[in-house]
Amino acid sequence: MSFVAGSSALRLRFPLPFIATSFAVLVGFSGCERSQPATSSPRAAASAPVEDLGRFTPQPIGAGVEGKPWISHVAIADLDRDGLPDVLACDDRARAVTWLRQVSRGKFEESTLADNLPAPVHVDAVDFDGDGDLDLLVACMGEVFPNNDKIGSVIVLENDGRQRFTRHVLLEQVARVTDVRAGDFNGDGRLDLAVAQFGYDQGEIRWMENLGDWQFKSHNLLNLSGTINVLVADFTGDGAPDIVALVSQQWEEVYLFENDGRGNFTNKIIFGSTNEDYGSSGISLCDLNRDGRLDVLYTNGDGFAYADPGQRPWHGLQWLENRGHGLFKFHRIGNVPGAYSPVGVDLNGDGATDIVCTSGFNDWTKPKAVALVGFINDGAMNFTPHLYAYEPTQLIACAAGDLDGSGRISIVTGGFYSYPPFDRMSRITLWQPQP
Ligand SMILES: [Ca+2]
Ligand SMILES: [Ca+2]
Ligand SMILES: [Ca+2]
Ligand SMILES: [Ca+2]
Repeated sequence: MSFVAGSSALRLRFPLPFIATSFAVLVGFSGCERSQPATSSPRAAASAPVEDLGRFTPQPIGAGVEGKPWISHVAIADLDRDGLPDVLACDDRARAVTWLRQVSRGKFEESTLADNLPAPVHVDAVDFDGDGDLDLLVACMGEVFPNNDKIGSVIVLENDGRQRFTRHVLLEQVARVTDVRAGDFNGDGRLDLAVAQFGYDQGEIRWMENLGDWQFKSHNLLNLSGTINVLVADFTGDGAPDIVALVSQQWEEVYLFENDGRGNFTNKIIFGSTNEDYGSSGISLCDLNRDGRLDVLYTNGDGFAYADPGQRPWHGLQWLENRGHGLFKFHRIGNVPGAYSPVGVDLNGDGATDIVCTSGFNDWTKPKAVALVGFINDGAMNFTPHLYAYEPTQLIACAAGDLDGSGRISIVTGGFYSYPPFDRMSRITLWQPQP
């Protein structure tokens, strides 16, 4: 999921004083039409949080903590296709993408796949060239903290089939890149790329048409700074991959770029907040209500955007329900101070999809500031928060999946330490479910 301290880290705007009513004036958009502002109080989780500390047992994996770790992204993929899912991570201290190979159930060995990368903040494993092995799409910001220079890049690490990688720099010297995902947008059989460029005041969203032989042609989609994530999926049900993007800098908005199947996109806002300090921190894909349409999970908790970094009372988790035909409905799920990295998974195995997320920016001087939280779905989209852990702190990266073949979900988190207190630190942590 996604990051980003980067994201956060990187914004620089002019924080406005919080207006007490801002929560109540979240504006939901339905298609192009602005719906009635929600004037009632925010529908945070109705249920009281359940302290559930024994549910997952944390265990550091890979290299240990040295200094202040900066893990901006983790992902789960069976990179060597040996049947055991592995973990991929962006380590911004090491300027590297690393591979934590699961050598036997629950045991991981870490190795560097590529170093000297300029602030890698997102890695996605996909067979980009169609030869049967997993290649890696890497988004590089150039510099994680605010910077307006054209230092971003898009790098593809091409797998030779034995997990040795050739580096292809597909785009460089552009506004800082926060996310890159693949999709065949023009239907010619070659995977193209959707690219999020956070920038600073010159960010943009583009797609890069794959011309073959590692040649690409860029097509601009939107000139706005602050894009954190792009998601690629057929959101509208016509068979062509669309793009959803989260933009956070000047405005806090989620865009749908609807593809006509030939790479022509029409965009519209599917959610916008009137709170300029909403703190958008990430989106991910999930069919939460299992109706066959992919929905968008969404956290706001970027505490770095403020003059005084930290949590805010309106931080939390929500989902944008895909109602079809490009229409989305906003639902608040619950409050999470400093919320980051929402992941939709069935945490308790009852057939309903739950959500796990982390906190990157809580009040860590308090012993019971939550760091990892699950929202358990009763099957009717009512969620009860389960507090899984108060430490390690400052987790902005999260992934989850069945890592051991048991059918039960494990969680992986990454720590990114950008402000004090610098204690209870972690680098990469595996959270295994207890029986
Ligand atoms: Ca493997
Ligand atoms: Ca490949
Ligand atoms: Ca194509
Ligand atoms: Ca759905």
